Amino acid sequence: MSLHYGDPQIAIGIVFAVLALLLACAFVVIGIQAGTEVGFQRVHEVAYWLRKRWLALLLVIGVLVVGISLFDLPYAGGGAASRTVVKVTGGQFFWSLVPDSVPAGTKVRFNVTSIDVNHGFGLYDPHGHLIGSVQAMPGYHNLLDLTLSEAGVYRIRCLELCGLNHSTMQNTFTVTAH
Ligand SMILES: [Cu+2]
Repeated sequence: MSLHYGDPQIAIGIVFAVLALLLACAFVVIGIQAGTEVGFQRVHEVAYWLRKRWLALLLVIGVLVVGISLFDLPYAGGGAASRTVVKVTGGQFFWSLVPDSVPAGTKVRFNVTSIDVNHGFGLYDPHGHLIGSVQAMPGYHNLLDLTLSEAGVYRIRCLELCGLNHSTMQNTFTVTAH
């Protein structure tokens, strides 16, 4: 695997490097101050000052992260009328998809079930990245909503150990260019 510009791995690496540097700085500051006496009243004041702001910061981060990510969750949240339903059936050891092809840009609702045991429906984009996953369970129909904007051959793999030939349980789903 090679890293390239814009790869999320690089962003994660930079964030961790910055956090590690900040932590190292904190240890240095603590080390320098180790010998000096600080009164309890002063420690108490500073700690409470920090604690209120820390809480406020966590609240802001929490609201932002939930607010931004909630709307991108791929699990079905209404709007069935505007979606193309793909019926997905898992079984030992195959995936059946009807239809098995849609035009690029289609809003798809995968309606996933199983005829025997639990399977894991995992959908990989043409670059091999996992873009959605939902359990395939006998007697249940689980829904996965995705907009497939990129043309190419998508791959389905079983993500739940379901028997001897689990590893061979694959199929493809084609997104055609306009
Ligand atoms: Cu399986």
